[in-house]
Amino acid sequence: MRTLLVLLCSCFASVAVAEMPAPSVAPESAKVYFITPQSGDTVTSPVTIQFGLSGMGVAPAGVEKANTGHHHLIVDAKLPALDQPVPSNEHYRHFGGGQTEASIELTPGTHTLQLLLGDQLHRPHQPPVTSEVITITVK
Ligand SMILES: [Cu+2]
Repeated sequence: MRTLLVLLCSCFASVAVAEMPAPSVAPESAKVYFITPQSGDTVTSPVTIQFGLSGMGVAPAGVEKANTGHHHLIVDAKLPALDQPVPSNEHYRHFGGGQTEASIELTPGTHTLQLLLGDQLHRPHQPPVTSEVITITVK
């Protein structure tokens, strides 16, 4: 009985993998970066953040279009697993409407920010398009 269950489970797993579309491909030249703020800046909350992207275009989540993606802002956290959808919580914020700018509340102190582009299914591209980590100080 246990063997049968294991067989069934592995069967479902392979079906799920097969139905998942291949990760979206990003051109090697694609770059995501912060227009503002810049690393080392001292700012006041709410902080206006402008997302820069070159070599690709911005499209809302759910829209399948080659060489596009939407921004994810990583706040005080590391890059997530790059082979699955970006988590959604206060550390991993999605801008699935195709926004290129955001105003976010941050507590006083130092914070790290990083950008990660995701495809229509919120997955990092292959290769992943990530910005440098910047550190800002909120007064
Ligand atoms: Cu997303």
